[in-house]
Amino acid sequence: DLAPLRRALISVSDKTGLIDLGKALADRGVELLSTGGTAKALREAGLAVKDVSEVTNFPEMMDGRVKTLHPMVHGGLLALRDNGTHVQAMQEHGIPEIDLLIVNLYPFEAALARGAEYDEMIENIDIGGPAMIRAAAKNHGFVTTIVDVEDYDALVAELDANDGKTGYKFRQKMAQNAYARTAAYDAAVSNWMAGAAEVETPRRRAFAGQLKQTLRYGENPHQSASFYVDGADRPGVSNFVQHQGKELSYNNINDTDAAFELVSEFLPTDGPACAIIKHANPCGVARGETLTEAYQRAFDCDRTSAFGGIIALNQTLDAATAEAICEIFTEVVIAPGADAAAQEIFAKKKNLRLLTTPGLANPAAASVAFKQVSGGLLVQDRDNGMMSFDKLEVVTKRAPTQQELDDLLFAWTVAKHVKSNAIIYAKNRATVGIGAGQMSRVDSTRIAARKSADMAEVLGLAKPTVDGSVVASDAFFPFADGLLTAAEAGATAVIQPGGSIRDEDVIKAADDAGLAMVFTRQRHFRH
Ligand code: 93A
Repeated sequence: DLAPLRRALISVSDKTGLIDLGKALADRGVELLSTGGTAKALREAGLAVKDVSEVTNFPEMMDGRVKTLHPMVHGGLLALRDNGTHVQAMQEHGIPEIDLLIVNLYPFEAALARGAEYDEMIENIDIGGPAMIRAAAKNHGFVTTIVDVEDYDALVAELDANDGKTGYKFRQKMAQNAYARTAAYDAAVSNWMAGAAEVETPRRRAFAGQLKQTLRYGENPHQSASFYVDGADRPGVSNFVQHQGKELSYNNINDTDAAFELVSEFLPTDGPACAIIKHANPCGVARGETLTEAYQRAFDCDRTSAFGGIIALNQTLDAATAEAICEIFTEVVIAPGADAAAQEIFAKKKNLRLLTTPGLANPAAASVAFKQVSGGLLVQDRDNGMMSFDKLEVVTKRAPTQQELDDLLFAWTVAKHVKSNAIIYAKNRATVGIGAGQMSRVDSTRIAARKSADMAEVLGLAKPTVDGSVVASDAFFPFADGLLTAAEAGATAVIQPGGSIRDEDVIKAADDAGLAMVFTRQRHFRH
């Protein structure tokens, strides 16, 4: 059993909560030891503080690069209190025991977020802080390490519950958190440097995350799960406000991410858009004159699958759209805002989760995407490939009409967000049939057409909605069969990357069937 805490070293860049904590410690008889800025702040609040430079007998030097890097500090953090030689060494050199370390690091991540210059980034790399954190955490048998402002209250509560001491479990938990913090810090430094120094294929990569939420379970109830975020401040599933409804599940977060990333492709300045997601694939995507119309048209693509789906909107949710959404059961609605009237309507649906974000995601933004495989990670650039009319290559005798072109680009944008093999039929800026995740492209083509026929029946239409539509394929048609299946179903124009060794056959088949076809020369596999 340890003695009550006697000495704390506090060295913090973020001074939030510092004074309250300093007072709480002083009140409990803990001597405070601090670095320059921290000592100054504590002193100004009327607290007694000893300067680290007084202990080290060295001034802080080299613009603060060397302040705590000294045996008088590290000896006091690392000495095993129950080891005779360690204790003797402390006595011999007059090293003060440090029982508690409170450090938060130079704000490297904040400098990164505001796009600071290279030299400023370098100066924001903390050396002494992580060294002390790692030393104190190693010695958690005796020393308590606090690296997060949010743990200050827990520390004081721990001291009060244990007569001014900390329990081993507490120190161990804080040590685990401390090593995750230094790892995340160095990950941020290394990833910044990979970009700044244009290191191609870095030999080592570090990833780190911060717990946002523990989840009830994972994809299935027998899997435990939690949600970690990388701290980047961007609109999306890592950064939203939940207004109502139960806690999000693992699958909800995954699907909401898919929905929001897809709807973010559609600029609000080009009008409202809606995406409905089930099992990470869209079952309906549409634009409309109004948001309600966009929702209704997305819903009409596949009303059966939309039940219990996740809805993403590219504009502030309004009352009329909220009313329309309330007609069936929906798990989550995410939008860059929801007006008061819409929120009031949703309030009656207790189970519906409403999330609002500070804007839309940027589909063109570059970032790194990774996927876990057994024993490692696959790392790639995020698929931020964007398509525009000027990049399309007409390969058939007939060029698409303006209307077809518009729908082709719409269908292509949706295809980017559908699991391969992806086939999307679209008409008037709405999907009318989606075939996802099949091992054969022909099967995706057939499934999408069949779903469209099923919906025509539900909607009481004379012809399947796919009749007179356009079709997008996320990768090239390796044979003419898939393309001909789409033509038979009623598609009149095709968008696909091209690049098959049989492109000539496929183009000829398209010409024979009177189709217009464009190549994008860009593929959108998604697995
Ligand atoms: O430049 S450092 O890497 N060199 C050090 O020896 C050192 N010791 C603590 N930065 C160092 N620190 C950091 O100073 C702490 O991690 C903390 O973020 C900051 C607190 O400085 P001040 O008390 O002067 O505001």
